[in-house]
Amino acid sequence: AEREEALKERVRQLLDRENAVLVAHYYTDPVVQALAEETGGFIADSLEMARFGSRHPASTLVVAGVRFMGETSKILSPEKRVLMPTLEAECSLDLGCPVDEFSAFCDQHPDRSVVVYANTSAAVKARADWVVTSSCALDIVEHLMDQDKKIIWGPDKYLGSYIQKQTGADMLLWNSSCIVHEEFKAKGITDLKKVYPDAAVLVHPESPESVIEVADVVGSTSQLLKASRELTNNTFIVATDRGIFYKMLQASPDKSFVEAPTAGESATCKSCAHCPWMAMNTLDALIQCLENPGPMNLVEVGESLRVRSLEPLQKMLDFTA
Ligand code: CIZ
Ligand code: SF4
Repeated sequence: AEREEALKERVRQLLDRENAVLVAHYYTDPVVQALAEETGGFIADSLEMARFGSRHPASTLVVAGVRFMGETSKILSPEKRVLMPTLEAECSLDLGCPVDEFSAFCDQHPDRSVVVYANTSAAVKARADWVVTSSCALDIVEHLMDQDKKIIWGPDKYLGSYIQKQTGADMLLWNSSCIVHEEFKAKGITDLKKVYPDAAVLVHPESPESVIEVADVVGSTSQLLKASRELTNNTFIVATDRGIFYKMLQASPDKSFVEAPTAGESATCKSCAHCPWMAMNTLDALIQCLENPGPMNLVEVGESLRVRSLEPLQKMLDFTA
């Protein structure tokens, strides 16, 4: 605890020295989220992280999250220095959607609008007509349906099929998934409901269909946070990364939050309700990136790619403004 206090103090000094602001995702370690809050930074989902960063006067943004979040911040704030604790913090959705293969798939269906999730590289965004996050995906797909558009959706197949089911849109789905959310098990949740019969089940739509079926609320991180505040249940079973508990408990200290079960400590459980890449955002890594930023800390997006990827991103920002 003493070491942690010293590390936190070092981060505070460095943020100050570098005229930097810390922006953290809901899935990062509670210590990092608390530090962001306490130093005038921000905790949010990927879209709100980037929006906050672009409006903040600091000349350096420190993005505690995964690589696509750093890229999105850089796309919106080209004049700022964007640092990450490590660019090795990946995302299985981004990794599962290489731009060459995705682009070839899009080329085979030129009549379709290309809608990609924020969890993609700048290059994949540049190939898209629209970027969406889980908080606005339903509305944007409905908007496209109003214009009689058929859709290519990438990369998350579970979120894609959820939206397809909700809207009835004509969607071709890319086949990728989140290693954290795909591990939640409907059976484990219904068993846990027997222990906590009054609990509300909150599910992120990157989870498999069977898990979504047992949910009381399905939504993005910010929508699940809102539900945890507004519903009168005393207990919540939560199927998303456990990092979210920091904000849920802060808003509702008298409520109980229980992790939705995964397959357990088995060969198939690669994540157990916590993203291994989010976990790379440690205090030590934060200090390193501020003290001595190297190629694995500095987010760069070439200008022509930046301009092309900004276009579908800006459409989403305008749509949700
Ligand atoms: O699952 C993720 O990584 C999420 C929720 C990303 C985001 O958009 O904040
Ligand atoms: Fe990607 Fe899943 Fe990690 Fe989010 S939780 S960054 S979707 S691997």
